[in-house]
Amino acid sequence: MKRLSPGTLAALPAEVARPLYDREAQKVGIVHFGIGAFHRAHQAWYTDAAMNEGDADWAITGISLRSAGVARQMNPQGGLYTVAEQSAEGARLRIVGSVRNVLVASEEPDAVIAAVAAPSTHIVSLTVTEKGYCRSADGTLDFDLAHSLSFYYFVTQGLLARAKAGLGGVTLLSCDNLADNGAKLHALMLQYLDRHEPDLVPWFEANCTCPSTMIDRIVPATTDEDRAMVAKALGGLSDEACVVTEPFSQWVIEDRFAGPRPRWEAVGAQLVSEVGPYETAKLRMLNGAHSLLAYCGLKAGYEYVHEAIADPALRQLATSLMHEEAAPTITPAPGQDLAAYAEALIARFANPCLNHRLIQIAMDGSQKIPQRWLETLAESAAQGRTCPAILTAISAWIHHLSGANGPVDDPMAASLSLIVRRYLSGRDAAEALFSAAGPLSGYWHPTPEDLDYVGRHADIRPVQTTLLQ
Ligand code: CS2
Repeated sequence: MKRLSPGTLAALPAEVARPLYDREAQKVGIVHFGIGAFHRAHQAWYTDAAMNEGDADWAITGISLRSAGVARQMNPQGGLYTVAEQSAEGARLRIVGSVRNVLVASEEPDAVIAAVAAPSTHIVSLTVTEKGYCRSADGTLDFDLAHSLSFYYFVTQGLLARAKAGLGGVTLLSCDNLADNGAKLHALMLQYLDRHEPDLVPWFEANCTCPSTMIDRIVPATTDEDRAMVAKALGGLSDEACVVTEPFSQWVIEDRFAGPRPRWEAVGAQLVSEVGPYETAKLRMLNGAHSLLAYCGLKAGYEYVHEAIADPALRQLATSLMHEEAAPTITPAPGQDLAAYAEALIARFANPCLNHRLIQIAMDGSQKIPQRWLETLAESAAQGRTCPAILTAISAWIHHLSGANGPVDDPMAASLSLIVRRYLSGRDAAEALFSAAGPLSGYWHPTPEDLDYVGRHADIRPVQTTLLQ
């Protein structure tokens, strides 16, 4: 089967949208770490749209830190790939042309550093997931994790080369689901620089910025069925790098750039002075409800988000989490309607055409739960409210940690599983997980009533040990 590539673009069916600009003529303006499905359906898609509108020189060099898989998918296609937006109304396809190439950092470290250091590069963006920031339990940089194959190393070496060459700085743009992602990235970068390149700190502070962003689009992992559907719609061309997503997308960006940037606001992004209320609402409502549906849905025997949200009891829990527990902890920005947001989220979760696996969302719970649930719990407690939906979700997470849904995929799996195995009651496991010495200490202090509630709903099965090895 022929592959999608610059040479086969002309053979595509007329209804498939494609880049309107001269791809070869564009300089690389963005280096992006973590070029997975999410980036391809979100920031690269916005950047492609901005270039369709006439913006120039914002081609993207994608970096994969370890895996060569994405490079094998994208480089033979000259960086081209399809974004398929799926809903009950059908699929809408667009070929995105903003990605120039993909570098695998473990194979070509010097090329990655050179890309960051190139004069045309103005933005270094990141979707490395929550765990990619290499934070220890207290939120500071874990220097053992932030070793020579982390983005910290490549960004630092690239910035060092820029400073030596007398070039300007860059904007470091975190597009991950962390509260205050820009401020966090800034603080962690400084810790890394302080240890490894202290002389660069004043240059970094004077020449680089780390704006915060709120990024939103549901992008399930691409499956073989998705690739077959796309190949059919492309008139028989195969696309190994395609992504399937929902029609909705949102990107709110703090307008604090160190240098030039694409005119993303011309293609739907919101450039604002304060991202906080959007980011908090997204993390606590969308992601909070997502994680609830993941653990409670798996416990109830479901595989996909659209199945879980169709269950009246789970839908009620997700609705309560958003309306009654998370929303009251958020001070909305002018014009931000949290009730309408929650309703829209329920409809997005119910999209029957997106096969979004609950187990994909259940991954890395230890990295996600603090900003999704624990901040809501802590703020609600301070305001004198309890959060039964989130407590139910915590009990389902403990059930998940017991191995009930298969091996636990989480950077802290070993210590979490050990705790759950050691305590045979859900109440005691919860107490240990959130205690001062526990792996999730410091965010929320459960009351005895909270622990009783979790204990009543938790269901730990002590015979799971083989799954946990
Ligand atoms: C999900 C997110 O996998 C997960 O943890 O909750 O990836 C979610 O789909 C996105 O943040 C939506 O913008």
